[in-house]
Amino acid sequence: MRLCLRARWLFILFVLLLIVIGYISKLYVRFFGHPVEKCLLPPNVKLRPGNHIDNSLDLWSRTDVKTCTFWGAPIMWEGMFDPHLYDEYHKNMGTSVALTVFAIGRYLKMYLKDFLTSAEQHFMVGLPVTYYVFTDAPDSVPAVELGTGRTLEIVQVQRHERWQDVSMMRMRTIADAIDSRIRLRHQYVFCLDVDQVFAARFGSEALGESVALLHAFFYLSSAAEFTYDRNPNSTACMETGDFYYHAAVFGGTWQSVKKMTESCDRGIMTDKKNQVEALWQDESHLNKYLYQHKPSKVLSPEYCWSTEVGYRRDVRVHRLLWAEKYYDILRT
Ligand code: 5GW
Ligand code: MN
Repeated sequence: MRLCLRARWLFILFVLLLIVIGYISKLYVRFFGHPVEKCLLPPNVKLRPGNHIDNSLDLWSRTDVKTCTFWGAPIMWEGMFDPHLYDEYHKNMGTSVALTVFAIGRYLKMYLKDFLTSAEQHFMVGLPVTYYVFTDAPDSVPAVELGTGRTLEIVQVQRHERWQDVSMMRMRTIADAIDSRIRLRHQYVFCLDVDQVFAARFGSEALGESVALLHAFFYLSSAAEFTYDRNPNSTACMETGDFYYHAAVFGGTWQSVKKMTESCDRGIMTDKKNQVEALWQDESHLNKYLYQHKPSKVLSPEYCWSTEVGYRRDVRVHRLLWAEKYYDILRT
Protein backbone atom coordinates (compact mmCIF):
# COMPACT_ATOMS: atom_id res chain seq x y z
CA MET A 1 0.00 0.00 0.00
CA ARG A 2 2.78 2.43 1.05
CA LEU A 3 4.81 1.47 -1.98
CA CYS A 4 1.87 2.03 -4.28
CA LEU A 5 1.27 5.49 -2.82
CA ARG A 6 4.89 6.48 -3.29
CA ALA A 7 4.87 5.24 -6.86
CA ARG A 8 1.86 7.36 -7.58
CA TRP A 9 3.55 10.48 -6.18
CA LEU A 10 6.66 9.76 -8.14
CA PHE A 11 4.61 9.41 -11.27
CA ILE A 12 2.83 12.72 -10.70
CA LEU A 13 6.16 14.42 -10.00
CA PHE A 14 7.59 12.95 -13.20
CA VAL A 15 4.69 14.24 -15.30
CA LEU A 16 5.02 17.70 -13.73
CA LEU A 17 8.73 17.70 -14.51
CA LEU A 18 8.01 16.86 -18.15
CA ILE A 19 5.51 19.70 -18.39
CA VAL A 20 8.00 22.17 -16.92
CA ILE A 21 10.78 21.02 -19.28
CA GLY A 22 8.42 21.28 -22.26
CA TYR A 23 7.37 24.77 -21.28
CA ILE A 24 10.93 25.98 -20.76
CA SER A 25 12.08 24.64 -24.14
CA LYS A 26 9.09 26.28 -25.83
CA LEU A 27 9.98 29.60 -24.22
CA TYR A 28 13.60 29.12 -25.24
CA VAL A 29 12.68 28.60 -28.91
CA ARG A 30 10.29 31.55 -28.78
CA PHE A 31 12.94 33.96 -27.57
CA PHE A 32 16.21 32.56 -28.84
CA GLY A 33 15.27 30.65 -32.00
CA HIS A 34 15.50 26.97 -32.69
CA PRO A 35 18.54 25.55 -30.85
CA VAL A 36 19.56 23.29 -33.75
CA GLU A 37 19.42 25.99 -36.44
CA LYS A 38 21.06 28.37 -34.03
CA CYS A 39 24.10 26.33 -33.13
CA LEU A 40 24.73 25.31 -36.72
CA LEU A 41 24.92 28.89 -37.95
CA PRO A 42 28.58 29.71 -38.62
CA PRO A 43 29.75 32.59 -36.44
CA ASN A 44 30.80 34.72 -39.43
CA VAL A 45 27.47 34.41 -41.27
CA LYS A 46 26.24 37.67 -42.75
CA LEU A 47 22.81 38.31 -41.30
CA ARG A 48 20.15 40.18 -43.22
CA PRO A 49 20.01 43.91 -42.53
CA GLY A 50 17.11 44.99 -40.31
CA ASN A 51 14.94 46.40 -43.10
CA HIS A 52 15.22 43.36 -45.40
CA ILE A 53 11.86 42.18 -46.76
CA ASP A 54 12.74 38.55 -45.96
CA ASN A 55 12.64 39.46 -42.27
CA SER A 56 8.86 39.45 -42.70
CA LEU A 57 8.95 35.68 -43.27
CA ASP A 58 7.32 33.57 -40.60
CA LEU A 59 9.65 30.56 -40.39
CA TRP A 60 7.48 29.05 -37.65
CA SER A 61 4.24 29.05 -39.60
CA ARG A 62 5.27 25.70 -41.08
CA THR A 63 6.35 23.06 -38.62
CA ASP A 64 6.02 20.16 -41.06
CA VAL A 65 8.90 21.25 -43.28
CA LYS A 66 12.38 22.73 -43.04
CA THR A 67 12.05 26.49 -43.53
CA CYS A 68 15.64 27.59 -43.08
CA THR A 69 19.04 26.28 -44.14
CA PHE A 70 21.86 26.03 -41.63
CA TRP A 71 23.50 29.08 -43.20
CA GLY A 72 20.39 31.19 -42.62
CA ALA A 73 18.73 31.16 -46.06
CA PRO A 74 14.94 30.87 -45.98
CA ILE A 75 13.34 27.90 -47.75
CA MET A 76 10.14 29.26 -49.26
CA TRP A 77 6.94 27.34 -48.51
CA GLU A 78 3.31 28.38 -48.81
CA GLY A 79 2.13 30.04 -45.62
CA MET A 80 5.48 31.59 -44.68
CA PHE A 81 5.10 34.84 -46.56
CA ASP A 82 2.58 37.62 -47.17
CA PRO A 83 2.28 37.88 -50.96
CA HIS A 84 0.83 41.42 -50.87
CA LEU A 85 3.66 42.67 -48.69
CA TYR A 86 6.24 41.30 -51.15
CA ASP A 87 4.44 42.70 -54.19
CA GLU A 88 4.06 46.15 -52.62
CA TYR A 89 7.70 46.15 -51.59
CA HIS A 90 8.94 45.31 -55.06
CA LYS A 91 6.55 47.74 -56.77
CA ASN A 92 7.90 50.49 -54.53
CA MET A 93 11.46 49.43 -55.24
CA GLY A 94 10.81 49.59 -58.98
CA THR A 95 11.86 45.97 -59.35
CA SER A 96 12.06 44.62 -62.89
CA VAL A 97 12.62 40.96 -63.73
CA ALA A 98 14.19 39.20 -66.71
CA LEU A 99 13.05 35.65 -67.44
CA THR A 100 15.34 33.69 -69.74
CA VAL A 101 14.02 30.64 -71.54
CA PHE A 102 15.41 28.50 -74.35
CA ALA A 103 13.20 27.04 -77.06
CA ILE A 104 15.39 25.32 -79.59
CA GLY A 105 14.40 22.84 -82.27
CA ARG A 106 11.23 20.94 -81.47
CA TYR A 107 10.96 22.42 -77.99
CA LEU A 108 9.64 25.65 -79.49
CA LYS A 109 6.44 24.21 -80.98
CA MET A 110 6.01 21.74 -78.16
CA TYR A 111 6.27 23.97 -75.10
CA LEU A 112 6.84 27.70 -75.62
CA LYS A 113 3.26 28.88 -76.08
CA ASP A 114 1.91 27.22 -72.93
CA PHE A 115 4.94 28.34 -70.99
CA LEU A 116 4.49 32.02 -71.92
CA THR A 117 0.71 32.04 -71.66
CA SER A 118 0.79 30.52 -68.19
CA ALA A 119 3.66 32.82 -67.11
CA GLU A 120 1.43 35.78 -67.94
CA GLN A 121 -1.12 34.37 -65.49
CA HIS A 122 1.24 33.54 -62.64
CA PHE A 123 4.84 34.74 -62.96
CA MET A 124 5.58 37.98 -61.07
CA VAL A 125 2.15 39.38 -61.94
CA GLY A 126 2.04 43.15 -61.44
CA LEU A 127 5.78 43.61 -61.95
CA PRO A 128 7.55 44.55 -65.15
CA VAL A 129 8.91 41.39 -66.74
CA THR A 130 10.83 40.84 -69.96
CA TYR A 131 10.94 37.38 -71.44
CA TYR A 132 14.19 36.66 -73.21
CA VAL A 133 13.43 33.83 -75.61
CA PHE A 134 16.54 32.17 -77.01
CA THR A 135 15.76 30.25 -80.14
CA ASP A 136 17.16 29.05 -83.45
CA ALA A 137 13.88 29.90 -85.19
CA PRO A 138 12.83 33.48 -84.32
CA ASP A 139 10.05 33.51 -86.91
CA SER A 140 8.26 30.61 -85.23
CA VAL A 141 7.93 32.26 -81.81
CA PRO A 142 4.18 32.38 -81.11
CA ALA A 143 2.41 35.68 -80.54
CA VAL A 144 1.29 35.84 -76.91
CA GLU A 145 -0.69 38.70 -75.47
CA LEU A 146 1.33 40.39 -72.74
CA GLY A 147 0.18 42.44 -69.76
CA THR A 148 1.16 46.07 -69.28
CA GLY A 149 4.82 46.58 -68.51
CA ARG A 150 5.63 43.14 -69.85
CA THR A 151 7.67 42.58 -72.99
CA LEU A 152 9.30 39.81 -74.96
CA GLU A 153 12.64 39.79 -76.73
CA ILE A 154 13.83 37.14 -79.10
CA VAL A 155 17.50 36.29 -79.21
CA GLN A 156 18.70 34.09 -82.03
CA VAL A 157 21.11 31.36 -81.03
CA GLN A 158 22.87 28.62 -82.85
CA ARG A 159 21.51 25.10 -82.65
CA HIS A 160 23.90 22.47 -81.33
CA GLU A 161 23.96 18.93 -82.65
CA ARG A 162 24.06 17.10 -79.33
CA TRP A 163 21.22 17.74 -76.85
CA GLN A 164 23.75 17.75 -74.04
CA ASP A 165 25.35 20.77 -75.71
CA VAL A 166 21.98 22.48 -76.18
CA SER A 167 21.47 22.19 -72.45
CA MET A 168 25.01 23.21 -71.45
CA MET A 169 25.46 26.17 -73.79
CA ARG A 170 22.67 27.93 -71.90
CA MET A 171 25.13 28.99 -69.18
CA ARG A 172 27.40 30.91 -71.58
CA THR A 173 24.43 32.38 -73.48
CA ILE A 174 22.75 33.65 -70.31
CA ALA A 175 26.00 35.24 -69.09
CA ASP A 176 26.40 36.99 -72.45
CA ALA A 177 22.79 38.22 -72.45
CA ILE A 178 23.22 39.62 -68.92
CA ASP A 179 26.25 41.56 -70.14
CA SER A 180 24.74 42.86 -73.33
CA ARG A 181 21.08 43.49 -72.39
CA ILE A 182 19.79 42.39 -69.02
CA ARG A 183 22.04 44.26 -66.60
CA LEU A 184 21.00 47.65 -67.95
CA ARG A 185 17.28 47.04 -67.45
CA HIS A 186 16.61 44.52 -64.72
CA GLN A 187 17.77 43.93 -61.15
CA TYR A 188 16.76 40.26 -61.16
CA VAL A 189 17.04 37.33 -63.55
CA PHE A 190 15.25 34.00 -63.47
CA CYS A 191 16.43 31.19 -65.77
CA LEU A 192 13.86 28.50 -66.52
CA ASP A 193 13.41 25.36 -68.59
CA VAL A 194 10.68 25.73 -71.18
CA ASP A 195 9.08 22.32 -70.61
CA GLN A 196 6.96 23.51 -67.70
CA VAL A 197 3.67 25.25 -67.10
CA PHE A 198 2.76 27.76 -64.38
CA ALA A 199 -0.27 26.74 -62.35
CA ALA A 200 -0.28 29.12 -59.35
CA ARG A 201 1.46 32.20 -58.03
CA PHE A 202 5.21 32.30 -58.71
CA GLY A 203 5.63 35.73 -57.23
CA SER A 204 8.07 38.32 -55.95
CA GLU A 205 8.65 36.31 -52.76
CA ALA A 206 10.94 34.18 -54.92
CA LEU A 207 13.26 37.09 -55.64
CA GLY A 208 16.57 37.22 -53.82
CA GLU A 209 20.30 37.73 -54.13
CA SER A 210 20.85 34.18 -55.36
CA VAL A 211 18.03 31.69 -55.61
CA ALA A 212 18.03 27.92 -56.12
CA LEU A 213 15.31 25.30 -56.24
CA LEU A 214 15.00 21.99 -54.38
CA HIS A 215 14.55 19.17 -56.90
CA ALA A 216 11.10 17.59 -56.46
CA PHE A 217 12.56 14.07 -56.61
CA PHE A 218 15.14 14.65 -53.89
CA TYR A 219 13.83 17.21 -51.41
CA LEU A 220 13.39 14.52 -48.76
CA SER A 221 16.51 12.53 -49.67
CA SER A 222 19.84 12.47 -47.90
CA ALA A 223 23.18 13.51 -49.42
CA ALA A 224 24.13 9.92 -50.29
CA GLU A 225 21.12 9.67 -52.60
CA PHE A 226 21.74 12.95 -54.43
CA THR A 227 22.78 12.35 -58.04
CA TYR A 228 25.85 14.58 -57.93
CA ASP A 229 28.63 14.01 -60.40
CA ARG A 230 31.08 11.63 -58.68
CA ASN A 231 33.70 11.43 -61.40
CA PRO A 232 36.93 12.92 -60.03
CA ASN A 233 37.96 13.88 -63.57
CA SER A 234 35.05 16.32 -63.86
CA THR A 235 35.18 19.78 -62.32
CA ALA A 236 31.60 19.17 -61.17
CA CYS A 237 32.63 16.25 -58.97
CA MET A 238 31.43 16.47 -55.40
CA GLU A 239 31.42 13.98 -52.53
CA THR A 240 28.69 15.60 -50.53
CA GLY A 241 26.52 18.70 -50.52
CA ASP A 242 23.65 20.54 -48.91
CA PHE A 243 20.74 19.76 -51.25
CA TYR A 244 20.12 18.54 -54.76
CA TYR A 245 19.16 21.63 -56.71
CA HIS A 246 17.16 21.50 -59.93
CA ALA A 247 18.63 23.43 -62.85
CA ALA A 248 15.14 23.98 -64.33
CA VAL A 249 14.82 27.09 -62.12
CA PHE A 250 17.53 29.35 -60.77
CA GLY A 251 17.94 33.06 -60.42
CA GLY A 252 19.00 36.06 -58.41
CA THR A 253 20.35 39.53 -59.00
CA TRP A 254 21.98 39.90 -62.41
CA GLN A 255 25.34 40.18 -60.69
CA SER A 256 25.06 36.84 -58.95
CA VAL A 257 23.48 35.03 -61.91
CA LYS A 258 26.32 36.30 -64.05
CA LYS A 259 28.87 34.83 -61.64
CA MET A 260 26.88 31.60 -61.37
CA THR A 261 26.53 31.04 -65.11
CA GLU A 262 30.10 32.10 -65.90
CA SER A 263 31.49 29.73 -63.31
CA CYS A 264 29.35 26.83 -64.60
CA ASP A 265 30.44 27.62 -68.14
CA ARG A 266 34.11 27.58 -67.12
CA GLY A 267 33.59 24.16 -65.53
CA ILE A 268 31.83 22.85 -68.63
CA MET A 269 34.64 24.15 -70.88
CA THR A 270 37.38 22.65 -68.72
CA ASP A 271 35.56 19.32 -68.79
CA LYS A 272 35.27 19.50 -72.56
CA LYS A 273 39.00 20.07 -72.84
CA ASN A 274 39.53 17.00 -70.68
CA GLN A 275 36.94 15.04 -72.64
CA VAL A 276 34.64 14.43 -69.73
CA GLU A 277 31.00 15.36 -69.29
CA ALA A 278 29.35 15.72 -65.91
CA LEU A 279 26.61 13.22 -65.09
CA TRP A 280 23.75 15.74 -65.45
CA GLN A 281 25.63 18.30 -67.56
CA ASP A 282 24.88 21.91 -66.52
CA GLU A 283 22.86 20.75 -63.50
CA SER A 284 25.90 19.00 -62.04
CA HIS A 285 27.99 22.14 -62.43
CA LEU A 286 25.23 24.27 -60.91
CA ASN A 287 25.08 21.96 -57.90
CA LYS A 288 28.83 22.23 -57.42
CA TYR A 289 28.71 26.02 -57.63
CA LEU A 290 25.82 26.29 -55.17
CA TYR A 291 27.60 24.07 -52.69
CA GLN A 292 30.59 26.39 -52.79
CA HIS A 293 28.51 29.59 -53.00
CA LYS A 294 25.45 29.08 -50.85
CA PRO A 295 22.23 30.56 -52.23
CA SER A 296 20.61 33.33 -50.18
CA LYS A 297 17.15 31.89 -50.80
CA VAL A 298 15.97 28.36 -51.50
CA LEU A 299 12.67 27.56 -53.22
CA SER A 300 10.64 24.58 -52.04
CA PRO A 301 9.50 22.07 -54.68
CA GLU A 302 6.21 24.00 -54.86
CA TYR A 303 8.12 26.15 -57.32
CA CYS A 304 8.67 23.26 -59.76
CA TRP A 305 6.60 20.23 -58.96
CA SER A 306 6.32 16.96 -60.81
CA THR A 307 3.05 15.08 -60.59
CA GLU A 308 5.14 11.93 -61.09
CA VAL A 309 6.20 12.19 -57.44
CA GLY A 310 2.59 11.68 -56.43
CA TYR A 311 0.60 13.41 -53.70
CA ARG A 312 2.56 15.02 -50.87
CA ARG A 313 0.80 16.69 -47.99
CA ASP A 314 3.60 19.21 -47.43
CA VAL A 315 3.44 20.49 -51.02
CA ARG A 316 0.24 22.51 -50.70
CA VAL A 317 0.58 24.53 -53.92
CA HIS A 318 1.84 23.58 -57.34
CA ARG A 319 3.18 26.85 -58.71
CA LEU A 320 5.01 25.43 -61.70
CA LEU A 321 4.54 21.93 -63.07
CA TRP A 322 6.77 19.81 -65.27
CA ALA A 323 5.14 19.39 -68.63
CA GLU A 324 4.99 15.97 -70.16
CA LYS A 325 8.30 14.69 -71.51
CA TYR A 326 8.29 13.30 -75.00
CA TYR A 327 11.82 11.98 -74.91
CA ASP A 328 11.15 9.43 -77.64
CA ILE A 329 10.31 12.24 -80.08
CA LEU A 330 12.51 15.01 -78.70
CA ARG A 331 15.76 13.22 -77.99
CA THR A 332 16.24 11.71 -81.42
C1 5GW B 1 16.47 18.18 -76.54
C2 5GW B 1 16.71 16.86 -76.33
C3 5GW B 1 17.27 16.44 -75.17
C4 5GW B 1 17.56 17.38 -74.18
C5 5GW B 1 17.32 18.71 -74.39
C6 5GW B 1 16.78 19.11 -75.57
C7 5GW B 1 16.48 20.51 -75.77
C8 5GW B 1 16.44 21.37 -74.69
C9 5GW B 1 16.12 21.04 -77.03
O1 5GW B 1 16.14 20.37 -78.08
N1 5GW B 1 15.73 22.34 -77.14
C10 5GW B 1 15.69 23.15 -76.05
O2 5GW B 1 15.30 24.31 -76.17
N2 5GW B 1 16.09 22.68 -74.82
C11 5GW B 1 16.09 23.60 -73.68
O3 5GW B 1 16.88 23.09 -72.64
C12 5GW B 1 14.69 23.77 -73.15
O4 5GW B 1 14.55 25.06 -72.58
C13 5GW B 1 14.65 22.72 -72.07
O5 5GW B 1 13.65 22.95 -71.12
C14 5GW B 1 16.06 22.82 -71.50
C15 5GW B 1 16.56 21.57 -70.78
O6 5GW B 1 16.26 20.41 -71.49
P1 5GW B 1 15.19 19.39 -70.90
O7 5GW B 1 14.02 20.19 -70.39
O8 5GW B 1 14.86 18.38 -71.93
O9 5GW B 1 15.97 18.73 -69.73
P2 5GW B 1 15.35 17.97 -68.47
O10 5GW B 1 16.47 17.92 -67.49
O11 5GW B 1 14.16 18.76 -67.95
O12 5GW B 1 14.91 16.62 -68.95
MN1 MN C 1 13.16 20.46 -68.42
